[in-house]
Amino acid sequence: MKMKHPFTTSFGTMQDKEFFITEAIDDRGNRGFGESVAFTNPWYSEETVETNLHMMRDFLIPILQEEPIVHPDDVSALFQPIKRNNMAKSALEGAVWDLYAKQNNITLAKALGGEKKEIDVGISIGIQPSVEKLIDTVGDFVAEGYKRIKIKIKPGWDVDVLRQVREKFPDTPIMADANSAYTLADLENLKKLDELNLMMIEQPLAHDDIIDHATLQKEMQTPICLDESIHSLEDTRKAVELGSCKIINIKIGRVGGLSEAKRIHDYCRDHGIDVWCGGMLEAGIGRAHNVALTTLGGFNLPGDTAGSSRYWEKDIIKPEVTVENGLIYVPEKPGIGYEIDDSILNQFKVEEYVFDF
Ligand code: OSB
Ligand code: MG
Repeated sequence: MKMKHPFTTSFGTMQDKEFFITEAIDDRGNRGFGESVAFTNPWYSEETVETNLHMMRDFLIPILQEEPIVHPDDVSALFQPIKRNNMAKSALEGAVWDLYAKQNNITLAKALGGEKKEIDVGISIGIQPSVEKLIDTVGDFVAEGYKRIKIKIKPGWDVDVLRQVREKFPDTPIMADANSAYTLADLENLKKLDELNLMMIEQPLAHDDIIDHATLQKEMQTPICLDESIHSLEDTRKAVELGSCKIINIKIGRVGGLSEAKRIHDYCRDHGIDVWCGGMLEAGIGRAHNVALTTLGGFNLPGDTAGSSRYWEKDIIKPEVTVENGLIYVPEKPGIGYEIDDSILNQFKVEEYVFDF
């Protein structure tokens, strides 16, 4: 699927998105859907669309073919012997969660224990060709009602740019996401962000680091939020115990699925760590999973789940995800709550793999 606009982060630019949609079908005709959030290139994390195919086909699906699943939590338990490859695991587990909710005639949100009827959302803005363009874009999304604005930064596009945005939008909740573009050698520059009253800075340092982030958090007032560094509840516990962050961005794919996402949520809620749901430029199915997860009470900050039309001319679900005044109203139909538009899905489909159970 081609995105309406290219999206640029410190690691590169994305526009043509290829990804797996997973479908779990039972003998009564219920259809559960998942979406892999792995990208074509291993720039955000080591996983790619191609590694997902290898992992799903050669390791993960054979495991599921061996053992009956009673509850969706069983999936991540069965996958436990396979190291990492969390996005591949999550794509399969997500379809099982949706199927389970549909079999029980409840929403995925309810199956997860979520209670919110509507969720607060913000928006993530990529690196722009000019500061003027960025300020215009921020203005558009503020006018649309998004509850917080996230601005992508990188060395050379950071303090000075954010200062100009802050001057134009003195009261808007603003945060920055560096996607691991800095090191502690940038400490003095990063400390200048403290003057800008940012909600947080997301993943300033290396994608696999929690030690230097703890050092940085001691030197900065602005809360640090970890994204890339957190792959599990264990990573979360260690980061929190070290003081590496005050906030966690939970992405279902990055942590291996909804069961682990929920465990991280519960831990953060019990330890006073703020939590929000991150995004991976998902199409409708992944977006719907994010909406369902965000209904859990511990998601106390606006997430990155913007409306479908921010990304796509035509999404693969109906209705599409819409945002009104920074809110998404959680659908009430069983499972993910949105219908799959099979004709659109088929238009985008380039390959299909079928496995019997
Ligand atoms: O770091 O959160 C990130 C997009 C692609 C890869 C990584 C990230 C992002 C975003 C956009 O920030 C989130 C979205 O709008 O889905
Ligand atoms: Mg991020």
